[in-house]
Amino acid sequence: MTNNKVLGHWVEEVAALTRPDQVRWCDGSDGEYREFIDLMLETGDLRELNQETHPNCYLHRSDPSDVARVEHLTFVCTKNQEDAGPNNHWMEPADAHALIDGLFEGCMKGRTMYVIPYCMGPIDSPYSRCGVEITDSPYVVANMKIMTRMGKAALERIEREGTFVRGLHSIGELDPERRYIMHFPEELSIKSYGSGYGGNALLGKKCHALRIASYQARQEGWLAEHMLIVGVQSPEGETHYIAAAFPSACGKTNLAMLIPPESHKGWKIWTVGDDIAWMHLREDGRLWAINPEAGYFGVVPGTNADTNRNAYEMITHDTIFTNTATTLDEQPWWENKDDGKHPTWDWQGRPYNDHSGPAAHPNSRFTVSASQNPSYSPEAEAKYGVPISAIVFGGRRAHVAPLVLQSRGWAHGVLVGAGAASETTAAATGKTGVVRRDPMAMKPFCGYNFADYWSHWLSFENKSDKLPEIFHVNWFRKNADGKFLWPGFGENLRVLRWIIDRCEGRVDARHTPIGHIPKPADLDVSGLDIDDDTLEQLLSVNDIEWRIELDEVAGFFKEFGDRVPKRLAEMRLKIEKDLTNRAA
Ligand code: GTP
Ligand code: SPV
Ligand code: MN
Repeated sequence: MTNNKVLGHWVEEVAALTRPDQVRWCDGSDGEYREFIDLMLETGDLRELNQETHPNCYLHRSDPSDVARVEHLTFVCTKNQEDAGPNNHWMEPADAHALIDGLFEGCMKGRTMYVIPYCMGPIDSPYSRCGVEITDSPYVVANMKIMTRMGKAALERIEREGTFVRGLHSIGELDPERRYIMHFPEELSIKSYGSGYGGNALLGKKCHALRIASYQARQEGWLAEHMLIVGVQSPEGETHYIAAAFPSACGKTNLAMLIPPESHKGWKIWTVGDDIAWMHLREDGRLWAINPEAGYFGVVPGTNADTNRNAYEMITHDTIFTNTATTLDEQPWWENKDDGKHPTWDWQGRPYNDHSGPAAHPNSRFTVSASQNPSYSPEAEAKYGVPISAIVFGGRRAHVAPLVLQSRGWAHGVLVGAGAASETTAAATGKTGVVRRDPMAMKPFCGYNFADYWSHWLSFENKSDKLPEIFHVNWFRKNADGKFLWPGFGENLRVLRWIIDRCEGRVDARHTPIGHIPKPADLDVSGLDIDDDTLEQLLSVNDIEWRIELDEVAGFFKEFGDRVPKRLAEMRLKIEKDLTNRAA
């Protein structure tokens, strides 16, 4: 219950539409979480995993047709279609409400309606924003408890401030034909029907903290981004914070909790966030970032003691697994877990055999509190966040993109981000491995026209001379045999070191038309099994490939017409000319 009239009225209105058997206001307590877990164990929504090896770990098997974000069913409903831009599916707001309200009508009969007040960001931070999600899924409530600051304190803040983002969610019939994720940025509201999975259903995450927040951030002069935030501490005790945007399933969680390799004694990594950053320019001229989330909804496959020991260990207790396989003794199992065990049941609970594809779903996930991460930074609770030294864009590119490059200043960095592309992954439904433009890793998440978004990014240039340096990385370049050229994971620290050295003006670079690239001797590869030729391949810029790349960027920009900032178009053209002249 609440003393906020607007909230109280909205909850009544939703109950009248959806007609639940009961309405339950969630207080976010541990006792309440336990109660929901027990309820789901009873209904079969959760299965208990081996409590000796994995205390308080549970497995949720989602509907097999509901295993990832559904970009083709995700809409941004602004009054003018142009404001949503070609990067979003659009529907006229009144039509969208009518369509989805028709689905919501009576959908909670026989169910309990849960009211979840939550806060994105530290509860006392001026940069944090609150929301209320109404849902009929106890699984969503349990996940929101881990992923956000949920319950009493959030409700108090809402009552104090009087503002909140409204999110209405129902799993409906889990019918892909009756599934929509609708955003109304002008109304600060979200309506999601027919999916119980991840970003479709945990509305604080992509729907609020990215699509709605990016829209608000533009109006208010800040940035809401699909970025991890990591602190890199040198043996001398100097810490730099880096914010990095890679598309879904392209390495944010892994980089955010990287373990320095044996060769890097004395280095320490601090995780502030693994998926979303809200960044504000402060009076000191620096860009400061907070992580609006309180937990991780991370990709399970590939997580093992070598690739990501921090994650591997933190998910041995108090974790909700979604769509992993299981062993005979009910331990969670996934591809490349490398624990010597074998799956007995696949992610759908069917007997597993080697011919039935991966045992765990490629987009199977863990939900875990950030406080369980051994490298969790105390600064993640800081009111104003952490000051960012470098912004890193990235993607999964078998070819073309070098291991790392630095832009020539902020505006060129915006072009590097705007032109970025990556191979699609299992984090969204649809074909995987297809190269597509994914500007700033925000293709699925920008709540307004990309052209306006790039203008907004450019607008920071004149506001400060202490903005972060901007880089681009690619851990996924492959050789002719299809093998990764770079070892990745912990060894990525070597690239972060070069990035920091560049920020501090401590190292020179090779200047190319597309940006500054490390001189091979400046990238520390000591102890790695990398010969000169491989390093040369990793750092190579092929002029012909890049002319094609820039041509594709031009084609992409064209979709946005005159709204594309002239500055970006001109810079792109200049680089293309420089590449051509270099060849001549
Ligand atoms: P979302 O949660 O979907 O936003 O994904 P993310 O960007 O956090 O990706 P995550 O760190 O979970 O990594 C996704 C997949 O890429 C996992 O299977 C990882 O094992 C793999 N991966 C991460 N970092 C590297 C790397 O440096 N090299 C290679 N080869 N694979 C990596
Ligand atoms: C992503 O796809 O980028 C995720 C997972 O972080 S989800 O919450 O499903 O969007
Ligand atoms: Mn993500």
